[in-house]
Amino acid sequence: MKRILTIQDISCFGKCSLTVALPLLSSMGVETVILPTAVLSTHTLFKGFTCKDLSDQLTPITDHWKQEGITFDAIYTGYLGTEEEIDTVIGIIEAFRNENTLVIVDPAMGDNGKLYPAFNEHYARKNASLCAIADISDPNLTEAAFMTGLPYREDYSESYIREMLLALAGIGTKTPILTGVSLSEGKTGAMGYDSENKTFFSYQNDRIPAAYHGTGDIFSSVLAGAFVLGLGRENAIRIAADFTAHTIAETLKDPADPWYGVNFETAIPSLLKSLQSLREPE
Ligand code: PXL
Repeated sequence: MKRILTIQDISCFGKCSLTVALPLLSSMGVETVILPTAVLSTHTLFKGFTCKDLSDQLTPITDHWKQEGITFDAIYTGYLGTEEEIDTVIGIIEAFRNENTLVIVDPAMGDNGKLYPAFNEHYARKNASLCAIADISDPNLTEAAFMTGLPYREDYSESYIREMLLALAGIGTKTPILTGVSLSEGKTGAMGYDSENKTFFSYQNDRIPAAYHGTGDIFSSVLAGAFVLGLGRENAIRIAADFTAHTIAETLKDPADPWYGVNFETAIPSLLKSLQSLREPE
């Protein structure tokens, strides 16, 4: 069984970060080791959230794993709290990485042209230094713009997306993947760049006209699972984009209850079906 380490916070309520990554990766058949960076009552878009920082636990926990000889096929990082924490996480990646370890970084820090309340531009540049050591990173356009210094645009052409991907590869990520990319009217999905083969790749599905918090974490978790299972980049973005779209569709079935995340739970059977068909093509 493949083993992944995921490093991000626990937002107790709110369907994001570890409460999404753990069930999704486990259901994909990947042993999921967690390193919680903080425990919050809710994610940071709620007013008055509590936060217990666990930064001082990260090194003792990972030192213990080292003593026990624990290894990982992949390390996947999500929302992190502070610049110091990013430095600690870079150290952990360096300590556990070997030539076969896949490092997947979701520099979760903003959306819709704005950083989340806890962050500033300095933090965004620090996140770029984490993306620099990643095999795969999957920022949205907001995060990519803050990391590369390129302007954030809502109206764009494919050439803007290509320019952004080349800039992300310039930072150091081997395979940057931009999420929330619409390449034609009524469509949305992801586009990536493989800097080793110098090739672009993309996947688009129908845009569902609704936006929910936490979908970035859902996309990243499935993407990380697909990569560690060896599905390949084209299949990885496809299964992640299709599943994310399915979770939004599931949520729209329940209009009384939509504002704190998507109903990814009831979509899990479809994820397992897609996974099975990709692993055992007919
Ligand atoms: O979904 C990203 C995320 C994760 N963790 C925390 C957050 C957010 C986004 O707001 O606040 C604590």
